Amino acid sequence: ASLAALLPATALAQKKIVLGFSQVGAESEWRTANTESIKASAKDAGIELKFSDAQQKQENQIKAIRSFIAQKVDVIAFSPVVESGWETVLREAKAANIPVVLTDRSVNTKDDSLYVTFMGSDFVEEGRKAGRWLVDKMKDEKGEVNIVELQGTVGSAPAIDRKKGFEEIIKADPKFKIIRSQTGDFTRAKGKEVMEAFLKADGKKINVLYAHNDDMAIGAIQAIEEAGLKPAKDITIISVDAVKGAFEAMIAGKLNVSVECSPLLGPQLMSAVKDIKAGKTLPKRIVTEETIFPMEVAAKEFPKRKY
Ligand code: GYE
Repeated sequence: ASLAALLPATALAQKKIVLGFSQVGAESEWRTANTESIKASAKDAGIELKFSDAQQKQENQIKAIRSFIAQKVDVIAFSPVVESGWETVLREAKAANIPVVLTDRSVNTKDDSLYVTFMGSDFVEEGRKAGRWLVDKMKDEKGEVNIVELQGTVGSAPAIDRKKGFEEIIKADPKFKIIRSQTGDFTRAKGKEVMEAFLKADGKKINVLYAHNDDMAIGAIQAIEEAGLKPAKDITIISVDAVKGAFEAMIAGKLNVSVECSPLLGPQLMSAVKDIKAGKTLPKRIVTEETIFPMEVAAKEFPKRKY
């Protein structure tokens, strides 16, 4: 007889792998797609998911991780809202012998024994892609190119790295100037609010907007239109993620380009969880492959988009 037939149903149910996942929040279209991917793939993989939303607060993530430790889950995964301040709680997980997987965003700890693997995008490279696109687009421009930047959440890996990669490329030519740079916290509402302030201060001087995600760009597009300017024409707009909302904006002629950042990390995470439980060794870093979508290809690509 099979093992299943011999065991009472409760014993079998206990065999399910339990994964505790602490999510950043629900700040953007990207994040919503990421949450859906994780929930759906846990279900498909037969993994019991304990999901917790931190509403973009590190203290809530730390609380959630401690509660996963207390519940003795098999694996903990989380997307750290900011890079620093995780050592203590990660040591607690290690002491409890619970493996930790980082998804999407990384931590800046020196001790990489505190997590098994980090899976997600190369945010510096995304920033470089945005920069290279701009340098190419403005190659014949003789005058100054005044750029305003909407940064992501302060202290988060994507905000730090997307800024770094972009600056690394544009600094090769002094005509590129970042005249204002402020956080819009990765949300539409904040993106709009900060862009309004930029426009009030600098108005027609602004040639380019670089937004660290699509949601902030979409909020800013509203502000630009309300100021009587034409997005993607009067102001060139570059953003990151390539979510559906960005494709709609590109098709409408209001966004010039979006650098791809895939939120569909669920299937990869579930297979990592299974591998860990099976005692397999995982690479320390699993990088997502990505491209860039200028508005010219948006209509053709849109039907293929999964998020
Ligand atoms: O770009 C942004 C989200 O960490 C890659 O977080 C993620 C970023 C994404 O809020 O839209």
